[in-house]
Amino acid sequence: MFLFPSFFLLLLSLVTSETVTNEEVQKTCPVMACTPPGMNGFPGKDGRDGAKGEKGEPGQGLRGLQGPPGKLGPAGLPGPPGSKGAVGEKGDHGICPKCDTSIAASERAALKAELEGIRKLLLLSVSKKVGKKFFWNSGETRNFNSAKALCAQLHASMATPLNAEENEAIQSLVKDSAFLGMTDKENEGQFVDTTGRRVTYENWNRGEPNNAGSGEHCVHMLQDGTWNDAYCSSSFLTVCEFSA
Ligand SMILES: [Ca+2]
Ligand SMILES: [Ca+2]
Repeated sequence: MFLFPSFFLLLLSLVTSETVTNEEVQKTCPVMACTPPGMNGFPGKDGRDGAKGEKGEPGQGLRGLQGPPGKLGPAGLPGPPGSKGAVGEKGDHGICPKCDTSIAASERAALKAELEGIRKLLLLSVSKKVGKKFFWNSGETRNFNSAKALCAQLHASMATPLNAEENEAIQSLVKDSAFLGMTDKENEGQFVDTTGRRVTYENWNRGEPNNAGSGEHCVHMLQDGTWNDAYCSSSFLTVCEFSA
């Protein structure tokens, strides 16, 4: 029973205190400000775009990934040749399993013998053999140098008789004058053969060699087999001699 009066007193003090407080508020706040707040309205329309701003500083973006390789370009012009390299070491002797040098040598020897036989047969048919020489008459006239060259092309030399037998053999081959392989153009009166060896056998015609006109430095055989010195530029038959 004694709790009821206390609760009543407490309630009374709260009401009184709230009443005083509301009156004090009414005395201190403006009328508009004290109205209860309304609800928020809808958002307004967007305003107009503002003036364009000044250009900003360039940014520094992140470096992108490397792209794929491009297409192959056209071939360039050839470059200048490089410098010559050093000489290499000498290589070993090659091996030829199919080569038999002994057989090749024997074949070469057989061929050489066969060719020599053919050569002699031909010389016998067209030339005159005396001792170890074949004399061959070309049948054409040439000056001394040309006759010498023709014999050299045939691996022979100009006819140069070393004795009476060879001289007669040459005479029997020709029906006219023919050059002999001897001259004194290096030393007047000193006749040598085409290799420079001194002539030991002679068969001069009477009064020869006379070096007529101081220009007769070559020798030709007359039809009678005797010799005369004459100009080297003259043309006589060409007779070559081959070894037997
Ligand atoms: Ca002379
Ligand atoms: Ca003469």
